[in-house]
Amino acid sequence: MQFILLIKDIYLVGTTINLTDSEPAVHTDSHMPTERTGAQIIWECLVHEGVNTVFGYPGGAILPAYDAMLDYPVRHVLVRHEQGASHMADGYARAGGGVGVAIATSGPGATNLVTGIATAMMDSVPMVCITGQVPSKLIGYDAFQETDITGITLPITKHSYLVTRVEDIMPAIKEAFHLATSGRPGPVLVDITKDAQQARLGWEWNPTPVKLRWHRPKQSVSRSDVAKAVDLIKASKRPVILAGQGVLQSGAINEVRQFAEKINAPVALTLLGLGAFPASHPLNIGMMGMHGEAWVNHAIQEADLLLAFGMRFDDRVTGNLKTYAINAKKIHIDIDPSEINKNVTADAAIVADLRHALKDLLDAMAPADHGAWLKYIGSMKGDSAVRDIQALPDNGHLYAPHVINDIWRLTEGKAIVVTDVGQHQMWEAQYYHHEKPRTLITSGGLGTMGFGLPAAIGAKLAKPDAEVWAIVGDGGFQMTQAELSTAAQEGVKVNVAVINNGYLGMVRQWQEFFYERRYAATPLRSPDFVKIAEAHGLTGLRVERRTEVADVVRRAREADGTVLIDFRVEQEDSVYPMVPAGADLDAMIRRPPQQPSVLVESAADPM
Ligand SMILES: Cc1cc2nc3c(=O)[nH]c(=O)nc-3n(C[C@H](O)[C@H](O)[C@H](O)COP(=O)(O)OP(=O)(O)OC[C@H]3O[C@@H](n4cnc5c(N)ncnc54)[C@H](O)[C@@H]3O)c2cc1C
Ligand SMILES: Cc1ncc(C[n+]2csc(CCOP(=O)(O)OP(=O)(O)O)c2C)c(N)n1
Ligand SMILES: [Mg+2]
Repeated sequence: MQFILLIKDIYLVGTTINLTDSEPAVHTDSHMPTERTGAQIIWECLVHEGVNTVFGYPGGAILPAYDAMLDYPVRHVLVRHEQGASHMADGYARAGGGVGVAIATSGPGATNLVTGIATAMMDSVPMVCITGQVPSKLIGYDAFQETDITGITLPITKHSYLVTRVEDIMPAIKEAFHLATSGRPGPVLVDITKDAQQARLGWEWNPTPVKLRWHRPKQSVSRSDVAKAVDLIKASKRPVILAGQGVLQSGAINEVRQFAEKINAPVALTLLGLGAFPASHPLNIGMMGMHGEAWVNHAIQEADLLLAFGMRFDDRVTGNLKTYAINAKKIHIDIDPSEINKNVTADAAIVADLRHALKDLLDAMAPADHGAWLKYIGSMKGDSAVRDIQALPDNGHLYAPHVINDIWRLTEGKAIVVTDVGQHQMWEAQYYHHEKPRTLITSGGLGTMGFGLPAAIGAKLAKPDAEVWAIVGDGGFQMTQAELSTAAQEGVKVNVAVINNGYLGMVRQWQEFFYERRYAATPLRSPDFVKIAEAHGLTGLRVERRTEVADVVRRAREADGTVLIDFRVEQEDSVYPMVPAGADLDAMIRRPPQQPSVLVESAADPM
């Protein structure tokens, strides 16, 4: 049942039914110690940290916390599998820029969170996971649903806490939020025993900001590092700025733009950096890496200076490190010192928040002009060609790029797009041109299939006014499709585009290129996705022809609730260009010339 609840001037839309308008929330701002249970303290802390939405699933060891939750102004989204909770918290954090919170019980509840935690760790997403644990006296006795979740998540969290005493709950939760958001962001887990949740304590909120001796991200920018970088920039004739997710995380969008414009240098983006620099800006040359644009990879290989801003030289980005941009000096700015010289040796490095570093760098730098270099890159673009599917005559085939390009055109590049993992993810990166930050949400580092739908639900809850599209493959969608039920129950509208090619497409592509077309375990039979949507009380539509795409996308946008569109696309198309894993960055497999009638390449990409 949908209702609106007024608690202390907060409008809460949800499906819980226990409170009435007259019942006050327990949460209070008074600074007098008041007796609270550990369970209440959890919610007090979350509310003080600014949390108003959490994603979770109840169970025995977390029941005290769930019971206390009803008295707090927090919207709980009941997922269908805890993996969904961690992906929703992730999508919520990436879209909104805050912290995502996931809650689960002990044992299987906690272990089901693991994939989402690892996903957030690889992509540095701020998340706090709260799990219930068996009573402290039973720890180590193989108690019912006992799992050492702090041990399991040790390598995939920034930090994890096992809390066995009620007085430790507030410090642990405060530190968790501090750690999740400070320095390089990431997930933190707080595991709280049932007896700690049930115990009582005279409690008041401690507003003192957390300071940890063992975690002090560098705040200042070293002048000598800046001077070194300025010298390299001055000497460069062929610079390329490599902008990564760190640009979004530090909020350095304007500084990167000012920097690029000041020295008139091209900007290439990583997958996770898309949206950090407007796609339509003349200095934006596109995505780099395994499925990046050919001219971008060539420009990187021919550059004499790479300016790496908040990116970590992932192997999908560099290809063979031995031949990677061998004539280029490298300036690396990253908040995490362990990233410097990890994959690529830096000639100058600034360990700092990117926005601060760029402010100092901008002040110290003279304007420069690299018009000739930009013109040269432009000429490579003309030669090596962009794919222009819009100009292609309709040959009766529906290709995934058609679908994504039409979604881009019709949403005017303004939607938040959340992808799953596979070919459709790469086509999204190539054919949806992101103008604004935080409008592409995708699992980059872990490449987690099943991420798309739940992360899209999380994104929509963080940005209720935004148009949200989940672009998913037929394989990955089936991993977490149960979350359609969550979308239906919560009344969350996301448009789901299933790019249905009948294959685990990206793996099939590797089998086609590198395993002599031996399609082991990649052909995929799927249920009727339209009926699946309808079974959830949602709208399901199907598209088989290119001429139908635009109309159906329009219908989905206009509909009130979640709409799923089953796009039956060409089954054996591949993503081009492709740098084979470990190959030189400029040794790309290009679309074979014998197929021009299917998908030609040309330079234009009209809106
Ligand atoms: C099927 C598949 C194919 C892929 N193909 C490609 C491809 O072709 N091209 C591509 O680019 N990627 C590709 N990826 C993604 C790739 O695996 C990496 O996830 C991605 O390249 C990482 O981008 P990043 O370094 O910008 O982001 P992250 O991995 O998030 O790194 C961001 C960096 O910024 C730093 N940082 C964070 N906050 C700040 C701050 N405030 N100030 C300064 N620094 C900060 C962090 O410490 C970190 O080092 C692919 C993934 C999949 C699943
Ligand atoms: C959880 C998980 N299992 C396996 C993989 C390996 N994998 C990467 S892409 C892919 C195929 C994805 O198929 P589909 O969802 O249909 O998307 P498509 O590539 O066809 O667009 C697989 C199996 C993965 N990334 N994640
Ligand atoms: Mg598929």
